[in-house]
Amino acid sequence: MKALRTGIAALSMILTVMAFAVTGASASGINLKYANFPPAPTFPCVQMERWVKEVAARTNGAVTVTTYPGSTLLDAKNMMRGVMTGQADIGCISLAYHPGVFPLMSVMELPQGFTSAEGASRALWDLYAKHQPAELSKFKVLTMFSSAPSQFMAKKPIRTLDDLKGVELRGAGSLSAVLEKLGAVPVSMPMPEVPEAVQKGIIQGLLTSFDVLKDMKFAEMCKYETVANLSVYPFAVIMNKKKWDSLPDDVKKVLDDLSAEQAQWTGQYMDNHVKESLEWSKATYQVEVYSFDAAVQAEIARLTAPLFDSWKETATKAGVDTQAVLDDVAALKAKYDR
Ligand code: 3IO
Repeated sequence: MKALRTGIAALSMILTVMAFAVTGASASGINLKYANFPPAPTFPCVQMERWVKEVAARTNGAVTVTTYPGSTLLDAKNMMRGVMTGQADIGCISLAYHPGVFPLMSVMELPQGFTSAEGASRALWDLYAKHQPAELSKFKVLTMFSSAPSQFMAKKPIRTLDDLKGVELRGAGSLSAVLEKLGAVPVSMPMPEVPEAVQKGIIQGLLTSFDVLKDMKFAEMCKYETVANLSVYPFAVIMNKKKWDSLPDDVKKVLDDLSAEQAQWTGQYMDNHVKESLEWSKATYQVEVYSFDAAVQAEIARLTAPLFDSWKETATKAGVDTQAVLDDVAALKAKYDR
C-alpha cells in the first residue's frame, strides 16, 4: 500500500513537471480578469474574445482569461481606476471618454480623414509604440484599435449643416467638440447610456461608426443615417502594471507579439462589420443612408480646423512635440489607410 502511494505521488510529480514542459510557461494556471464596458455583441468585446482565444492557443492553455463584457465588472467611467487598483487585470477604454487625460494620443480623435478602421488602428498602434507617451505609462498597453469613421444616426434626416443646428446629438470628447463646431448641441455620454437617452428623447441621435446600428439596434430608433466620415474613436487595452510585471517572460513575449496583429485584426473586423451592419439595417428597418456632398464636406473641414489648434495648444502645455506627432500621423495615414 505504501509503495502504491509513493508511486502515485511520484507519478503526479512527473505529470506536473511534464505540464510545465508542455506549456513552456514557468508558471501554469495564470488566470486574468478582462473588463469591458459595452455589450457583448459590440466590436470592443468581439476583439476581446478573439484576443483571449489567441492567448490561450499561443500559451498552450497556460494563460486563461475570464471576460466581463457589458460593464459587469467595471463600467466606462471606472475602467481606468479599476485596472489601476487591480479590480480587473485588464480593461478596455475609449480615449474620448476621458477628456484631457491623453494629450498626445487624443490627436487620433481629431478629424484626420481616416477612411478605414484598419488604417486608423494600425496608425494608432504604431504612434503609441513609437512615442510611448507618459499619459499611459502607469499601465501596460496590450493593444490599441479604433472605431471606423464616425457618421450621424438620427431620428430626423440630416442632409445639410442647417439640419444640425440646435439638435441634441451624442458624441464623446473631441467628437462632441466636432458636433459643437457644426452647430449641433453636443451631449457627452459613454455608449452604454445612449440607447435609453435616444428612447427618452434627451438626444435626437448620435455620432459614431455604423457598427452600432446592428450591434446596439440603433437602426430601429435612428432611421436616418448620414455619411460624414468624421473622426474615429481610439481605444486602448490596458493592463495593471504590477500584474504585467508578475508574468513570466515567455508569456510577456506572447502578449507583446500579439499587439500589432490584434490592432490590425480588429480594424479589419470593424471595416467588414460596418458594411454588414448597414446591409442588415437597410433590410431590417429600411433605414435611409444619405452622404454629405463635397461642398458640405469642405465646409465641415473649414469649421473643424480650429480643433487642431486647440489640440496643439493643450498638447504643447503637456510637453508634447505636436509637430512631430502630426507629421507621424500623416505618414502613418499614408502608409496604412489604403
Ligand atoms: C463604440 C463603443 C462601444 C461599442 C461600440 C462602439 N462602436 C463605436 C464606438 C466608439 C465609441 O467609443 C463611442 O462611444 O462612440
